[in-house]
Amino acid sequence: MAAVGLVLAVAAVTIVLGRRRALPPAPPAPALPAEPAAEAAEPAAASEAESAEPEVAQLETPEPPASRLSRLRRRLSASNNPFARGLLGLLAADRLDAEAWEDLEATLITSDLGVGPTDELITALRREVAIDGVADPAKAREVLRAELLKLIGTDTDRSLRVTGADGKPGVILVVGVNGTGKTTTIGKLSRVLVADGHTVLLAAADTFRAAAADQLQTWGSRVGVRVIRGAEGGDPASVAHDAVAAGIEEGVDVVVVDTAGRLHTKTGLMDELGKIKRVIDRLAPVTEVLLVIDATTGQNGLAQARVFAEVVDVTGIVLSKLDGSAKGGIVVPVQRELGVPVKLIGLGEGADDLAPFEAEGFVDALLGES
Ligand SMILES: Nc1nc2c(ncn2[C@@H]2O[C@H](COP(=O)(O)OP(=O)(O)O)[C@@H](O)[C@H]2O)c(=O)[nH]1
Ligand SMILES: [Mg+2]
Repeated sequence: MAAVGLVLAVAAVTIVLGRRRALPPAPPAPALPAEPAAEAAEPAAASEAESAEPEVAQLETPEPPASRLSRLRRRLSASNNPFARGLLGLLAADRLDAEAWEDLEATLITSDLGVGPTDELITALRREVAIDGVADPAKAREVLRAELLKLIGTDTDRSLRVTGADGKPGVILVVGVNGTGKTTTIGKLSRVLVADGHTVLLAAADTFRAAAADQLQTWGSRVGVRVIRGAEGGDPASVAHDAVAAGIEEGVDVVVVDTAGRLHTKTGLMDELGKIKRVIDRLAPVTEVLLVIDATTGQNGLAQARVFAEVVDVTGIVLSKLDGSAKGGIVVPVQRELGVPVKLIGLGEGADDLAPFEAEGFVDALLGES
């Protein structure tokens, strides 16, 4: 298994290297701007990528996606996650009296699970577990696991549509509020795609700040992925157009388009994203629209995300920043209210801290099961 992964990863890098030789050289990456730390993508690696021999010599081999959730599961565990803590508190109680149920309810609601799903979960748990008022921890865990899986959904299609039809590239449009983690996610996603053996081109259609394109370029150069960029303040749709046109001409598998997340007005957003999407669709249909939501922003973030879901047809959610102080309960209302599956989760600022979302792995991580 590991050997196959290694062979695939090596093959992927070889393909990328092969393609790069055929392409005109990318412009040298400009020095990192003096942005606040929050905006910079991994300065240490950035300076590495920009040193004398850029690109080819220092290409990194990204981690195969399949092993990621198990590596990152500790970041979802009870010590970090109030949602997991509340659930495990229930399992640890030796008597489930009225007070214990109330405590659990309060914890679940403050863990962003939302009122409706909390009610459903508690009703189901009470029915299954608390018939005689005494908790059997093993039974409680089993019921909890089953009920959580039901809330999250185990038969949902969470695959990314990365390939296009008629020999054209797949196009992934990434949208979301400023600061949610779009550019970082695209950087990490391009590594997932490279690890899976795809050739990738990135479009820096967040032309609002030059720093955004630099940030993307830093990510791309680490894995030999080229970035198409325009002038600062230029038309984002024309950058998207140029990137997809280049992707078609060069025969790459996937073009990933970064966008600005300015929530000035709903009509402004609709105009901008609508235009980007129309321009791309004329060349090669957009195959996936990923909405990035910062898991630490809870219901607020969800409300903002709803605006994006109203202006573009979102096909998948990326829940970023589920490490640290995030409350994993948000997965349930996000899917329910937007009617779109969570496809990827961000579990840190590291280059490979993005994992395909998968209900069983997620629930087992929350409940501390291996
Ligand atoms: N802890 C953590 N930080 C993240 C994650 N994803 C993104 N970030 C950080 O969030 C900040 C904003 O990210 P950025 O990609 O620039 O957001 P954008 O404005 O939507 O493009 C950066 O400091 C990122 O390092 C994650 O999964 N976990
Ligand atoms: Mg950005």
